[in-house]
Amino acid sequence: ATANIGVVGLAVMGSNLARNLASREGNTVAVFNRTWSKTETLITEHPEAGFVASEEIDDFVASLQQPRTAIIMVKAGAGTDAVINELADRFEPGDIIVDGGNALFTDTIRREKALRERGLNFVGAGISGGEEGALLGPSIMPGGSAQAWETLGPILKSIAAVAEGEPCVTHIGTDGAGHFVKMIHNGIEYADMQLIAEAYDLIRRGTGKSPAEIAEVFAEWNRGELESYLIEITAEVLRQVDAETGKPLVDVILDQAGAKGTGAWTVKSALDLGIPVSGIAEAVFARSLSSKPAQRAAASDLPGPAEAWTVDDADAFIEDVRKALFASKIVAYSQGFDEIVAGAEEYGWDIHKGEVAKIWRGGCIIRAQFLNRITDAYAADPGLVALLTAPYFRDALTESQEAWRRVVVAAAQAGIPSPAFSSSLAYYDGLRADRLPAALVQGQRDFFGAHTYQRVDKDGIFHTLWSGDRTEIETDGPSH
Ligand code: NBP
Repeated sequence: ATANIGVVGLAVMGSNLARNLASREGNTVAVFNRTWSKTETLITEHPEAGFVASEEIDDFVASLQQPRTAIIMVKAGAGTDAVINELADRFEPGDIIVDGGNALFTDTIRREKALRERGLNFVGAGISGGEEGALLGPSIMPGGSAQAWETLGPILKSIAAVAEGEPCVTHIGTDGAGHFVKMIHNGIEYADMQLIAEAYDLIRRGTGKSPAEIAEVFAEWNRGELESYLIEITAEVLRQVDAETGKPLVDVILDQAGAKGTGAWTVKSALDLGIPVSGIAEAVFARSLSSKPAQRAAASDLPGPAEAWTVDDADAFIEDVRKALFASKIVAYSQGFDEIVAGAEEYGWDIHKGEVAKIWRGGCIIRAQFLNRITDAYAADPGLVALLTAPYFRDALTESQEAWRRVVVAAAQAGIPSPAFSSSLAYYDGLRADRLPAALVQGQRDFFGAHTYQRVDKDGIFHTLWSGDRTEIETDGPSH
């Protein structure tokens, strides 16, 4: 046994992660893939990595020093279960199996429990940053036991991205906590991308600027409080010219957005937990809507606004859109962290929100300056009930909200869809409202289903005898 770490699954992510591991001092990396040709390609192309390659899984397991530690990077789902079982049958108590794929956190909870019962450590680790991140330094969100983290921590710290001198990895919590937080990361990523897309669309249609000109707007924004990887790459995409047609690339890309499902997971889980992640949900739905060509064609002759829309002062409008984007982004993160809090409570995880924001500052897709403000907010008040009410965000929203309203009004009047901007604003207004029409909903529920209600002026649970003389009675029945 010569290797201190192994990687199973040598498609793009696994190969890059294996190379990243091999490039760090002190690591000898064993590699294995179901199909040998992929392993062969990797070791031939990267002799410098000094990989210990095996054609058979038995040899791979034998090449690992104890406690054996192997990271699985295979397609999430059945492939992951297959590989886990093959390793588990050969591993011994104390050994560590890490799933670095995009597993659903409930699968991770199930797998961890099953392997724990066999004396094995199972760590579901969310890894963000795509191919480049895997090679140069991703943001890593490991769950699993504290015992496994002791062995694994130093290895993961050595390959993670570094932000402001700190590695972008921390032990998130037990069993599925890491994959849960990775899921939320992806949900926020969906919202962030949709908000940027809406900003681009409004600026383009409101001011008539070309994609290349709008690229300059984003490049400028990237020097301010919106500074982030997604804003940076948006400018790059908008600048790109299609070699074949000479048109902006964005104009020749089919406008139907794909999805691999992690955004939908975030929303499904939020629905189960009762957390309103409306900005994230709108972002997921916006992709679904875009990918319905038959419905879009059928609806394409439905009427829009009678009057054409023009913006009088382009610079002022662009600044309004910037503020609307920042405010909506604060809402998306606030909602995402609400879901983390609710998930931690439901599944019994001790998740440090400030640490989560810290490890997202580098390596991952939503990396941004802004995340420091989230860390600061939770450091100042660990019991913060809503991120958007922390002083920095409160000030930003105060500063932005009028512009945000102007943008949402303009979009509605112009007939330009801005689901994430407008739902985020509705969320903001919903949270800050003195009174919500939920009171009427409670009245309706009591009317048709005797679901009862509570009163603002005294304790107790009440029901109005709607089909009788409509007097109110106090009940000991269920509230809500
Ligand atoms: P894929 O998700 O395309 O998976 C391909 C790998 O899975 C190959 O090594 C393949 O082996 C192996 N595999 C499959 Br499929 N079924 C198997 C089975 N039954 N038994 C053993 N091996 C099996 O690879 P990827 O794009 O590198 O992603 C790996 C993981 O990382 C995924 O869970 C993905 O969601 C996650 N992830 C990807 C990214 C990204 O940017 N791509 C980012 C973050 C996380 P073979 O060669 O024998 O077919």
